[in-house]
Amino acid sequence: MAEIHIDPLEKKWIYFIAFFLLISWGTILYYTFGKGVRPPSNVEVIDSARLHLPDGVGGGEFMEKNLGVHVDNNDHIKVIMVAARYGFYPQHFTVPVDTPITFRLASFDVLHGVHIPESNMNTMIVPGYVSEVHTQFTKTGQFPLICNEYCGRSHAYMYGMIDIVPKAQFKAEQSAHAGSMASNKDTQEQRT
Ligand SMILES: [Cu+2]
Repeated sequence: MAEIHIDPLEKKWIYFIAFFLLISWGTILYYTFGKGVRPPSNVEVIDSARLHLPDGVGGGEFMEKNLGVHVDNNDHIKVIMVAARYGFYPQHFTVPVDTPITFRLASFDVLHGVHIPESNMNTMIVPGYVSEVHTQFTKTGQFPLICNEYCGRSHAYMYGMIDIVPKAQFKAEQSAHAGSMASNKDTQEQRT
């Protein structure tokens, strides 16, 4: 059998391309299965203009008084947020580390994005849709929420803050809060 002649330079390029493909696929596989980075798959159509109304989206899910961190009886955590030019609301909130968290985000106006560094939290917030992200933070500390979709002149100043605290500290703060609000029937905890 005649040997196929491959030019040495051509050979180098074959190896280079093969190496490059392996690195690319390896990176994708590592982040997909190792780090849990994948595109959000929730499709939920809403009327953005009715976000703030009691009879609006999800029976008033995104009304101002419902925004924030909700803990249900099974200790599941849900964070309801609105993105609007130029901020995230609530602007500063606290969640526990190593706990499954569901974020539900909606935009009041234009396209926004949200990214929390050192986590897999990264999604677009498209007007007319609810962006739902399931995540779990593995590091405590204070991190910014950064808008990563250009949304207007003050886009660069659009941010929020998240405090990721140890579970015990979160529980203590929750019960202290519940205690101080016990006389007020309008607490978020009772609403969920
Ligand atoms: Cu922006």
